[in-house]
Amino acid sequence: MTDVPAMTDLLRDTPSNWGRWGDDDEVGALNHLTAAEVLRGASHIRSGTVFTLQRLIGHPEGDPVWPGRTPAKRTMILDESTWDSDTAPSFPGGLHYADDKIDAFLQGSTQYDALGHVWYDGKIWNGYDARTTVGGLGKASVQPIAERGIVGRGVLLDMARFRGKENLDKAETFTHADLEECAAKQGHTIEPHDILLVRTNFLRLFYEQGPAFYDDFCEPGLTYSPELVQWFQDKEIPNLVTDTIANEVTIDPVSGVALPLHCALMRDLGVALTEICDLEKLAASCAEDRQYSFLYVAAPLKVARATGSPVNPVAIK
Ligand code: UVW
Repeated sequence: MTDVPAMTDLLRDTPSNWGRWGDDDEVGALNHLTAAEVLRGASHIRSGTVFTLQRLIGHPEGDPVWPGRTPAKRTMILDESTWDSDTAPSFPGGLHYADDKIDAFLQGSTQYDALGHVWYDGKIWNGYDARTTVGGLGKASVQPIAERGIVGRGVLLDMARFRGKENLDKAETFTHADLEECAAKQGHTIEPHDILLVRTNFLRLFYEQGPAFYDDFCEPGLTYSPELVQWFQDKEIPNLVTDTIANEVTIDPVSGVALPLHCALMRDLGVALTEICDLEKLAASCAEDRQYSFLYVAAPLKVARATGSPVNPVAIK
């Protein structure tokens, strides 16, 4: 087996946006999403059709999560059985109500990653010391991303349909050139500042296979190359949104490094990553009317010092 290089060596010559938006920046490439980009996105609304892109939390067949995380657990605290008991609280007039709580990884469903979620070489996004993550992210948490919101032109890149498959296979890779080709076949181009929504339909296998889905776990996705990172930089892509758990092929097949694009795109360029989306209804609609661009809107939850946040992004065509 060949030696796996350190992330520092693999990414030595790739570009960086540290300092580009100031020494105190915490939202990175989302700075590209100006008011003009909101209007550009809105100009792609044609019919007013709304698509919500979050996966259900509490699916009867379970919820897909990164290995080592557990799916969200919802617990009923108050329901009609509680009110029937002797210890039930009582309110004048006979009010009853239901309450529940959720115990969840903030990265355990459709989610925005905070820019400080991953790092190497002791530094997170913008050069902040990685020790700022201890006890909660003191810098580049999800909160600043949630405070600004994410609105712009979204484009769907339906890689599964482009490759003539129901879903991409385990460890199947594609590049920025494939994304460009996919867009061309769909009848459009990828423009600067576009929010990229990439469909693999890989999580179909999670619901079909159950626990066997995690055997030799390696998701399909974009694969690292210096050219790909430069392409994201040149196009000034603010946000990569996918329907996989981790947005990129799990293990880079060339170097053997795990999740190098998390580091090259998010830690170095400040590109926001959005994972575990459900793009199926949107993709079916795009295939039917050939309109692959839309207004994309997402508002992650404002959780102080958090590494990520659940979100229900919306595409409006
Ligand atoms: C990791 O980076 C490990 O997880 P995620 O795919 O949630 O970003």
